[in-house]
Amino acid sequence: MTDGFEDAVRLLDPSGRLDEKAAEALDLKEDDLLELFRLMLMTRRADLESTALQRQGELAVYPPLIGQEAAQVGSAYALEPGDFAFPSYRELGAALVKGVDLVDYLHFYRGTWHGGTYDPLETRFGMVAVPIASQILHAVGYAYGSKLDGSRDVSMAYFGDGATSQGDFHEGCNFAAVFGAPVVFFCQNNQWAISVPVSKQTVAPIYRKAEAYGFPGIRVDGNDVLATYLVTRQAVQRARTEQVPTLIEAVTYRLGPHSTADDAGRYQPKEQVEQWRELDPLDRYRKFLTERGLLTEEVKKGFDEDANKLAAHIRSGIVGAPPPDPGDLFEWVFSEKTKRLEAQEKELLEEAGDQ
Ligand SMILES: Cc1ncc(C[n+]2csc(CCOP(=O)(O)OP(=O)(O)O)c2C)c(N)n1
Ligand SMILES: [Mg+2]
Repeated sequence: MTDGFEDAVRLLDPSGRLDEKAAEALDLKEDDLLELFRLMLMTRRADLESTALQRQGELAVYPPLIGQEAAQVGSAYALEPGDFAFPSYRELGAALVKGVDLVDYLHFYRGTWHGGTYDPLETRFGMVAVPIASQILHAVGYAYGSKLDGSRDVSMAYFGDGATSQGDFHEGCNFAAVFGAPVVFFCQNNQWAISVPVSKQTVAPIYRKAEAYGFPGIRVDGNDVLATYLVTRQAVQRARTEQVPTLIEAVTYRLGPHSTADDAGRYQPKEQVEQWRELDPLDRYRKFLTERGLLTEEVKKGFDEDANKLAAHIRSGIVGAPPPDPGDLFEWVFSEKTKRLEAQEKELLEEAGDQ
């Protein structure tokens, strides 16, 4: 790892060499090893396509996740279908793994509908949450509810390094520990909260905060998809069978801007970006699979085709989407519309009709 993160669990070094001993617990079939790569490749492609769509005026804003593919894919892959992921706003990769249609996901960023047009209950993927750390409380509440229901489902809260400064994070951790909520706290420490570096966010390492709440905290190399998958699978298992939460700090890096509205060149040191570019999660895993003889030209071709298809699906689904019905704005305010609301609706619909 880069300086200061030597205590992170790692199975693959940056040259793609596997620590065979540490990897014994992995127990992944070749199909799974390849699927992890396919999902990372699809995530990167979808992420770049989304950034391009924003630049073309088709999305209002978009927060890229480039650089964080291994952290998201590795962690979400460790979830079972019934497990519920509660994302922030940067989890397109986790959404893909959970089977969310990315057109439905991106409708949030087109401003079509609050939280996107997918069904959170069906996909087990919560609505996009912009208020920092708010989704941690949802994840803990859902986990506690699922325990009371006698369900075996686990919740996973996704959040960033900046979110650990919010009261909601600390309240969520403490509640989960005290009431034994089956939840995994998955922090992607991408080193930045917009322009605030992690050194201004916390003095103690993030994963060590778990100790104060009384549950395990683990730091993992978030650019190593295999290590991320393994530690998350173990944490999910612990939540499911022992109702013990885990805080995972996945050390990674935001290679892109905070969002398409941000110019990261004004605060991210160039050398730092270059240093992390060398640790690109896709490059590392590609080297490993190629070395093993798994990523043949034919397999690669098939994956590229899948990525092209996904990009075309996103493009046609977003660009071709009809505008939302302006009348919808008034449907969800009160169970019965007030007179004033009715007047406003009439006025807006008349104006919209004139255009
Ligand atoms: C409660 C709240 N405060 C402030 C903001 C403004 N804001 C949006 S993103 C962000 C930084 C979050 O950083 P981090 O948790 O590290 O997540 P990242 O963006 O790096 O994925 C802030 C402060 C917000 N959305 N919600
Ligand atoms: Mg961050």
